[in-house]
Amino acid sequence: MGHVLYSFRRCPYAMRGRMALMVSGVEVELREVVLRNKPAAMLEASPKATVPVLICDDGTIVDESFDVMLWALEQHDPDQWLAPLEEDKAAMLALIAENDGPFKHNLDRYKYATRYEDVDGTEYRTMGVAFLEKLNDRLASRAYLFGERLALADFAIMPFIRQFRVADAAWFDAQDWPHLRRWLAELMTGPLFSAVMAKYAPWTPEDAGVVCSRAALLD
Ligand SMILES: N[C@@H](CCC(=O)N[C@@H](CS)C(=O)NCC(=O)O)C(=O)O
Repeated sequence: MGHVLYSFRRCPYAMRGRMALMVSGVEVELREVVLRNKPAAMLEASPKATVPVLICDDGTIVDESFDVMLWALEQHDPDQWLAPLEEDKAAMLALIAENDGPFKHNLDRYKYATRYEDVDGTEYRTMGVAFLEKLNDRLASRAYLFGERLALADFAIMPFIRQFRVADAAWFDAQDWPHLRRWLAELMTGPLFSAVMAKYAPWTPEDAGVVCSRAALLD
């Protein structure tokens, strides 16, 4: 059996895992998951029960989306995502950590305020803005977060900025972040994101899953 990826189309973590796998050229069998009815084989491989989960053909289990990205790029990195034109991999990891930590914390409390007790969503929106302004500032003088070429940080962070926007697109689009908006629009309409957002029926153990490879980018 080849590599298997348990994924959920709308999960931002799964999105970034799928993008790195696709760009790397590593072929996976994608199994679309219904979150309230996760396949037993996925839970057996990763009891923490979050997507994405990658089961490599040698049995290695990678169940953190960022590790899925790194695993894929360590196999092949044809677009040089790990070697940005400006700064270095460590600087990208630091910005991604800020996204995955404090920014995501604020994003959840903004977008899903009703799921938390005593949370005023707009307060968390305001706290999230600091990171968005930082990205907008970076993008004022370069096309992408780490220079004139797309790199790991762009794709690791983009699904979360998209999610922040979706919470109130009219508000987001009214902010003075022209560079961030330009970057987000380009990535969201680009071939890679479009390819990994293809819709698949949920996988069942009777199915073979869907083969996902870089070939989808050429369609
Ligand atoms: N730190 C994990 C987080 C993954 C995560 O939280 N995924 C969500 C979906 S977006 C999930 O699977 N939640 C479990 C559930 O909703 O049952 C990663 O980076 O892979």
